[in-house]
Amino acid sequence: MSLIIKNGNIVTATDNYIADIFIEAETIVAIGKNLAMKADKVIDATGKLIFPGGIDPHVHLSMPFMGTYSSDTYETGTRAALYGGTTMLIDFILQKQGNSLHDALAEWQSRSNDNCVGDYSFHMAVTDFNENTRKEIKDFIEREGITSFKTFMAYKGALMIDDRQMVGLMEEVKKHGGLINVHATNGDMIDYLVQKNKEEGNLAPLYHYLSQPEVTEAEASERFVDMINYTGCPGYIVHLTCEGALNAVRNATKRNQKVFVETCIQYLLLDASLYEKNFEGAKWVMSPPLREKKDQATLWAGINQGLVNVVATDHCPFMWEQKLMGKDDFSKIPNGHPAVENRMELLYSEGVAKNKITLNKYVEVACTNPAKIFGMFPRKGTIAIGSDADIVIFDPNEKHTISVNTHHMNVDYSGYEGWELTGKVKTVILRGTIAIDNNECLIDKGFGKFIKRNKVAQTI
Ligand code: DUC
Ligand code: ZN
Ligand code: ZN
Repeated sequence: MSLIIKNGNIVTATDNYIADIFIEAETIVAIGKNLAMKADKVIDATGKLIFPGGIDPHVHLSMPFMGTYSSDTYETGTRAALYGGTTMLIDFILQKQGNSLHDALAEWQSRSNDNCVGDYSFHMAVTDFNENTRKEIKDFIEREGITSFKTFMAYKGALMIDDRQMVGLMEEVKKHGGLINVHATNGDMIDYLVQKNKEEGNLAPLYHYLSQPEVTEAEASERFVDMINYTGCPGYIVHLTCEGALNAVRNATKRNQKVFVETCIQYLLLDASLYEKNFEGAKWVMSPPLREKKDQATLWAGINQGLVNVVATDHCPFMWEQKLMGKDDFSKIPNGHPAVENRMELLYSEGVAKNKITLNKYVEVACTNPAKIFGMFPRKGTIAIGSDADIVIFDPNEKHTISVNTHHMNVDYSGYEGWELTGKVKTVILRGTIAIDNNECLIDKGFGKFIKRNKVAQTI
């Protein structure tokens, strides 16, 4: 099967030009003006933008968490991502404390194998680092193609590891060419503030926000940055939300340290005033919480300064009925919000169309940097000869409105209901096959492949 996309405006992290793209089977084999090859199918992309398939390196599908499971399955979550122009996801395996990493991998494979519509990979979350776990790291990197290890400095009593385990894990991961990603908030401080608020009868969603002040994230980010500087292990801070935490990274650059930073679309666009809506605020209960307008400004600037490298989602949806588990106690509201389908269109509309970031920067943070940092470039994350033909054809002028009534995520509300956007995903190609066209999904579960990743980048 061959495919030619004609006259599209190709945008990569560095280039912006009009050309044709010729695809054979799963791969881009030629790019040029007026290509003469005959293809089985021709797509006229005149007037459209052509992006590499989006990569969201931070999602939680069918994840057991806070007494329930996130509501998107591997099928619904990867399909919704494709509708929104994201062709590849990286999900998180969670080790159960006391069990092995390989046990957790087998459990996650039992839910994901043959169920994904789009491509995917895993980070391995280490919640119990000990002499047995240490021996498993090499195998994950060299045999399983899982080269990034998640750590939690919060969720005390469930997922959190202490600094002793953190440093030991960093040394082992560094030795084998992997990377540590971190949820960097101070778990002990948060635990104290949650208990204090509950004892004082402060039980509304607003107190979720007030129990995780900026300092809890700034302190943990600085500690993490110091630990990776000491060990020399590549490090990536997930879902960074605020000025204090970004300042810790900025300070590290003064000693020429590279720290990879991800923010999520919600921290660029939404703020903590949403927690004042009584229990409706539960829709945006996530950790870390939404912050202030000044933090949004810091994050947009951080993208342009090259300090923030990736815009992801931390997609972790829960049905409204699940959110009601915390009706009388904010600490029981499952943490997370849905966004995987909206990320690319929101970032275009609010970022590119409103002149906050350039088109090249858009591709860099949504597609290219995730591929580079997590060991998939140039197979994924760009439009180049030899790359997988993961391609988004995008109408930069079409206007549309986000709604629960039209989204494809398995969740019964939208965090962005009624938002009017400029720019829409029209066609999505995954490894040379048309996956989405005119709001219809043309591939089935099982099409999505597990992508084995290479050892990671030290810098980008
Ligand atoms: N934060 C969330 O809001 N949900 C899942 C895990 C996390 O760290
Ligand atoms: Zn997290
Ligand atoms: Zn997460």
